[in-house]
Amino acid sequence: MHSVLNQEIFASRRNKLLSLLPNQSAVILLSASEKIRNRDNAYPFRQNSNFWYLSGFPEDCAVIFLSRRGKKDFYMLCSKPRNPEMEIWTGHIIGPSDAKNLYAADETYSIDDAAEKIAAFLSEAEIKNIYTTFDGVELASETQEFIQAVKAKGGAANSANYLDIEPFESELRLIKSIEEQNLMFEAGRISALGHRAAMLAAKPNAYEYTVQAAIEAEFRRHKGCSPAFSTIAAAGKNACCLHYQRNSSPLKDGDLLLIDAGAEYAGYAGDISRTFPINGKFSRDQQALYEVVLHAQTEAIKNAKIGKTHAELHRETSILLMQGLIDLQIIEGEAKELVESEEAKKYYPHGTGHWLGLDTHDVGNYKEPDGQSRIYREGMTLTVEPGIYLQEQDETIPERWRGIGIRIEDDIVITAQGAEVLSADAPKTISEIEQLLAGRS
Ligand SMILES: [Mn+2]
Repeated sequence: MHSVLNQEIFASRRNKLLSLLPNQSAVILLSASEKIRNRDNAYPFRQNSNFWYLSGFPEDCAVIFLSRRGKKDFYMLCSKPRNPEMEIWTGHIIGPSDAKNLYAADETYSIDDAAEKIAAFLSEAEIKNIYTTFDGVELASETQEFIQAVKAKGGAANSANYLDIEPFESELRLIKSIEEQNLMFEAGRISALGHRAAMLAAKPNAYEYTVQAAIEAEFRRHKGCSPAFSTIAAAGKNACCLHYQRNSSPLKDGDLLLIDAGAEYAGYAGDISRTFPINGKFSRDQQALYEVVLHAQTEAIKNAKIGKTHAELHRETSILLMQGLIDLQIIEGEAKELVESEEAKKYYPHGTGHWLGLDTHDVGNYKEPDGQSRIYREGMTLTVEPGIYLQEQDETIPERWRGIGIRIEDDIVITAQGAEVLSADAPKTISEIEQLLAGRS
């Protein structure tokens, strides 16, 4: 994860966050920690999104501390000290001295001195509220350990209230600035290139993992991107399992392949799903069902406008999907009733979309403060991903439809002019898909 945003942007985020908090407040946030996979082998490091949003600082073993001195913002960044011997193994460590200029901190210290320096500030400024990371009602475990160390130094840390930063920071993260939207367009563009590569790699007798390899290689080829989440390549009935990740089945002539994958660029996730015929041509039934999902998806994108609520978009989309199933005589009933009775969930068990940003399932409350469903506002970014899943063992539907799963997912930003699609380069209509597949070697 590298930052392509300048330090003024991070400073203005810190300023906005502090302005939401009462006087005599402070914020303490820990970086992500290195996670061991097995023995001496760690997973690739991914910075904590809340920490990243406020600092752009890329290392583990770091703490940020925000507060105010009088009316002036104060930012302390504590990180690993330089260690030339260790750096032979781990690579360059930024160190507190360089971090001060590079990350526009007022004060920087070694992580070893963090508890002492923070404890001193808390007492001197008579801090009453400390906003930090919770896991449910308790402090998150590593945070708890660090807070204990601060308390052990004595002073205000022992009398302060500890509160969850999440509601405040997630409100800020929910609305994306133009700079963030540009990064998300790039994540969408690279994700779409990956889906094109996946379509070209999917052929009868190849495997789901062949396609996974192609899409992830394409991500890597563009600015070194990694998958934002575990790639789903689900052929035939595997597509009816929503979080299928085995990706080990052969691709059969006549089946559809569902791919749900996205690239992470500069920390921002793309999240695209496409479903297409392995042999290059939709059968008549596949085409009919695909058109139902596509119609619901394009309508949802059209209707995802400022003022619309998240719940209403889902309701309308669910009704369109059920009407499509009724029209194809796959199910019987009345579309609205199926949605209201939640019977629709049997065929459409997930939501129509989720917030998208630094996290694939990004932060942000799905409800307004009054408890109503969230109203879309300019700068919100989300996925639009209706799907239909007809389970293989479902004896209530005609046999020829069983074992088909179709999902179509794009990423959008809500603008004053309506939804703008971030992932438009991935072929989506039947003719676009069949045309690309016809060009396979
Ligand atoms: Mn998604």
